[in-house]
Amino acid sequence: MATTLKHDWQLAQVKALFSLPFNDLLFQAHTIHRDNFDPNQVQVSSLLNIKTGACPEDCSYCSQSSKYDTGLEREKLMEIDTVLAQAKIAQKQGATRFCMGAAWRNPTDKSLDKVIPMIKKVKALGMETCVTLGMLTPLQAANLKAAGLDYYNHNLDTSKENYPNVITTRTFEDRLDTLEAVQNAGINVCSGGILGLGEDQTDRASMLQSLANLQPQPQSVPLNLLVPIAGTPLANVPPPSESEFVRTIAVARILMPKSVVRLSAGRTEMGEAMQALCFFAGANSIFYGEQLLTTQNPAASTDQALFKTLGINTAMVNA
Ligand code: SAM
Ligand code: DTB
Ligand code: SF4
Repeated sequence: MATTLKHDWQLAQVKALFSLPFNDLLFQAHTIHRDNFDPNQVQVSSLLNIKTGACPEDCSYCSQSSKYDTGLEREKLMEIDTVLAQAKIAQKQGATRFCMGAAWRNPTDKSLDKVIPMIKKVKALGMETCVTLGMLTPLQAANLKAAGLDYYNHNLDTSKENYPNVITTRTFEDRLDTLEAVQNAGINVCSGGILGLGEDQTDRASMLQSLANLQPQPQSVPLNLLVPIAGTPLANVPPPSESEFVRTIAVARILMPKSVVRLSAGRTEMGEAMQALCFFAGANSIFYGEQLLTTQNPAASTDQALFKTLGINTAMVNA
């Protein structure tokens, strides 16, 4: 069955999906998932923080913001050989994409010149490449495209209504501008958000509406459960319920039927049944390997056991 993509989702329509009985929502999402993907295939990406801490932004969830005392030690941009060694380990463990993150508001042209050879070398290993470096100018995006970059991660993180409650040093519009620069350069967009920032269901619906109404829709949509960081303003916010997290994945799958939806940060807090439900609802990608950026992720061996139990293959998944 051919799926047509819709880019004029109204908030009321998205909220109506959230309000469906859980089983009806999951059945609809899983049906759409099956129409567009092999339901037993999950893409695996590994992450590396190539520049740690001392970020001038005030994102109230982040361990790397200079505005909060999180006890994180700052580190300057990593040497290319260290990056490459980590990429090789990730590849050996079975990752097909390598994502490099930097705690920057935006890269300077000088720092971008140091990241570009990293992208080229990782790509030469035969891995897909992704970087997340903050805001980009159109020219910087074009330079990343010329370097062969496959994906740029830049999350909307929360709804435009909730954005000023979470981040004050930039606007939701700034985020959209960078996404536009990345799209115009012809790089695949990876954009999603975080659940558990004190947002309500309307915010979650509004964030997914903004993502789904992008043209084209993001090829990759990471949905993170907040990893609470001591010292940040959101350290003690209660998490959404498990069913609400699964609902959000299911609505993302319905709104963006051809996007790869990633069950991202927060999996150390999720058991086997919860993750299985997320895959059923339409998640078909994870972060893989012991470390996210500054926090822990399940061990690769734990995830391999999970995949075996669930009969999941980890070949490349294309949006
Ligand atoms: N500085 C760049 C930026 O913010 O775009 C790139 C790195 S930043 C750490 C990448 C993403 O990590 C954020 O957009 C956010 O979605 C996610 N993130 C950061 N801290 C998190 C946390 N404590 N829990 C879950 N996700 C988090
Ligand atoms: C995304 O959506 N999640 C990743 C990646 N994109 C860059 C980051 C998760 C960070 C979790 C907290 C940490 O490790 O610092
Ligand atoms: Fe900086 Fe990114 Fe963390 Fe915000 S999320 S403080 S921009 S590293």
